[in-house]
Amino acid sequence: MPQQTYIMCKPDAVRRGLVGEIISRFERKGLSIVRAELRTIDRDTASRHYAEHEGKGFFEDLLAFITSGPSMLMVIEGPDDAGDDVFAICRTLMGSTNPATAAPGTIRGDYGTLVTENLVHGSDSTESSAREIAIFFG
Ligand code: IDP
Ligand code: MG
Repeated sequence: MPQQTYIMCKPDAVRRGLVGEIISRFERKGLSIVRAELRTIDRDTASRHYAEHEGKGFFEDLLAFITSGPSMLMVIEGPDDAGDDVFAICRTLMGSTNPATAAPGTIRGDYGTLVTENLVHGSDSTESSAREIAIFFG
């Protein structure tokens, strides 16, 4: 069975009308969308999702932003043979966390400027993808 990963177009991407553009990039790369839902995340769910960042200076800003409007929540699969590489494949397409230094050609590098409003989330491991898919689609 292909490895699944949790990908989310954040509220800035929805507000700016970039969901189609972002999804196209994952599709053209050879990945498949297997679940999708437009949903405004509540504060409790956002806190669980970002639990690893609790206590950091940007945590409150991150929660306020991520709950500020609808996000496009998705489960994406790689091809069978890609296995755990699906996380690197997606995160390479996304670009590094801060759009200020994300490479051109990546989603964050092409469309972002601010580290909070960086358009897209992607799981970084099998453990985080299982946890995140359970939080949002469990
Ligand atoms: P990632 O989204 O690339 O995996 P993480 O380090 O897991 O990056 O951080 C989660 C989210 O928290 C980032 O996507 C970004 O929106 C926000 N964030 C991370 N570091 C900072 C920071 O130093 N200042 C403000 N926001 C940050
Ligand atoms: Mg992360």
